[in-house]
Formats: sequence, C-alpha cells, structure tokens
Amino acid sequence: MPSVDALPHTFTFDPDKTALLVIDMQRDFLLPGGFGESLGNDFAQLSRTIEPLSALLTAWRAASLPIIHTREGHLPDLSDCPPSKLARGGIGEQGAFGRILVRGEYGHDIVDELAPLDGEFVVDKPGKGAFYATELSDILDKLQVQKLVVTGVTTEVCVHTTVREANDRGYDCLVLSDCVGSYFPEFQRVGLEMIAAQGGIFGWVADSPSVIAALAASQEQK
Ligand code: TIU
Repeated sequence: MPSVDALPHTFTFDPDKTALLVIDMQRDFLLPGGFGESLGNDFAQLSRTIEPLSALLTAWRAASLPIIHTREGHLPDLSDCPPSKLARGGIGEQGAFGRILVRGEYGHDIVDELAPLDGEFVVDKPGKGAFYATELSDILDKLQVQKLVVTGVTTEVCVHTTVREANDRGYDCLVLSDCVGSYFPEFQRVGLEMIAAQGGIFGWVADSPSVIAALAASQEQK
C-alpha cells in the first residue's frame, strides 16, 4: 500500500479508497484582477499552487483515481447566499471576470491549467466547507472513499473548513502543503501546523512530490 512521509507521521492509503479533492481553484481567487486581489490580497500567494497541482492531477489521472473539484459560488439570483455573507460585500457584484462568485460567470470557473476533465466531479458549494448543501457526501459514499488528499485554496478558509468536517465525518485527510495556498504567509504556515498538531488532530500534512512518488511506486508493483 502506498505510504507518504507526512506530519505527524506516515500516511498510508489504499488508492482504490482515496479521492483527490481540489478546492476552489477558481479565477476569482487566483487571477490578478479577480475578487481575491480586489479585496487587497496578494494573488501570487495562491497562484504558486497551480504548477504542483497540475503535476499532481497528471499523476492522479494516470492512476485513474477519482478527482473531485469544488467551486464556491451562488445562483444568479443569490437565493442560496445567506444575508450575512451578502452583507459583507462582493458576492454578486460586477467584477473583472463577471459577477463575483456567481455560477456561470467566467471568474467563478476553474483556472484553465486545472480544468476538470470528463468523468471528474465538479461540486458547486455555497459555503466555505465542501459538505454544506452539496452532494459531496453522496459522491464519496458511492465511490466508497475513506481517505482524501486535499488541495486548493485558501488554506485557512475553505480547505480548513472542509478538512475539519471531513475528519468529523470519518475521512482521513492528507493536506498537501505545496498545493494549498493562503493570501497570508503566516496563515499558511500556522494553518498547516494546526492540522498536524496534537498527533494529527484533524489530519496529516505532506507535499505533492511525495504523493506522486508513492503513486508511481504502487503503479510499478501492479
Ligand atoms: N475558497 C475560499 O477559501 N474562499 C474564500 O473566500 N477564501 C478567502 O480566503 N477569502
């Protein structure tokens, strides 16, 4: 069984029971001029994840393992956006790439480099967590998945919310440090530390080359 050097200790996974989760790699968060930058954030802190994530997707696809992409966003009439979220501004307003975080708009979709392929799941979520008001739980049940390799943005917001809930739901989560990003370097560092602290309180942390190597080794043994 593939095993990965991770914090706080080795992460072992059965590829047939493991899915790759790619959280919110959307233009509105990652591109210059997008929602993220309009909030005063440094988008480059996120865009550095695209290259390693692209390599990981290539390896994951070569192994024919399940891939689930998520997108944060709302219906055009914003009826699925809680008033409290709407009141904080941005959502639904006109941005550089269309209405911000509205489904169907250019900015809401995933960056070209990581575009989902046919057969991959795309889960639209109105919240920060990927389970709230989505079909993610049903997808994982059908796939008989027990472990998740988690990537995407941002580390301390949508990645954390999702991993914390996945952990409560009984999934072991491996978060890849080079494939998750925060606009704030300090939050990135501490966000990763929080996951693996206290003996892996809600997950494991490793990097993508370690996972790619483990996958390649397991393919060779087949
Ligand atoms: N996907 C996600 O993390 N949504 C956010 O709004 N993150 C921020 O850090 N703003």
